[in-house]
Amino acid sequence: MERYFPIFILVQTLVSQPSQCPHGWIQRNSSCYAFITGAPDGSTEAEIYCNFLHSRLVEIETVAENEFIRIHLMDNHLKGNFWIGLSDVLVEGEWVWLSTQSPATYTDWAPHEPNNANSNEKCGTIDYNYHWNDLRCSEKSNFICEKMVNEEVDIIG
Ligand code: MMA
Ligand code: CA
Repeated sequence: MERYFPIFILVQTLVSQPSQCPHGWIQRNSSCYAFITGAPDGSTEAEIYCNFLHSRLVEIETVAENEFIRIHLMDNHLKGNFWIGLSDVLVEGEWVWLSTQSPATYTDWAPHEPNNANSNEKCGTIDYNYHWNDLRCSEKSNFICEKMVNEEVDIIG
């Protein structure tokens, strides 16, 4: 083993990039993600919490990004609802990402969702089945924050 050690170090240096995200965040491409289970809260508070961390509720634009998040939740046995940055509070049935107000083109709704139960579900989650569900915005849930790598400046306003 010993005589291969320099090669091992070389290969490891070539294949591994140090994470560009702060401690506790998980990097994928140019984004950092935080999976927050210690402070379940309503969707608005969750968004503010992400803002405190110089980030925002996660916005999922592609199947690859969605799979990354699903796999992370499953691998780490993270259960329950997780707020994402998706809402139809302005126009019922028009689901937009919070930071841009752009319509969600890619979606991963669970079967029969979004159902706007009790005409009162205007915030998006990833639910315990790891697909999306609309939920009452005041429900206490876990949440996922996202920021760009090296994004430490103010993103509000
Ligand atoms: C059910 C289903 C969902 C709804 C929640 C509200 C458990 O799932 O009707 O669509 O959002 O209840 O708790
Ligand atoms: Ca629902």
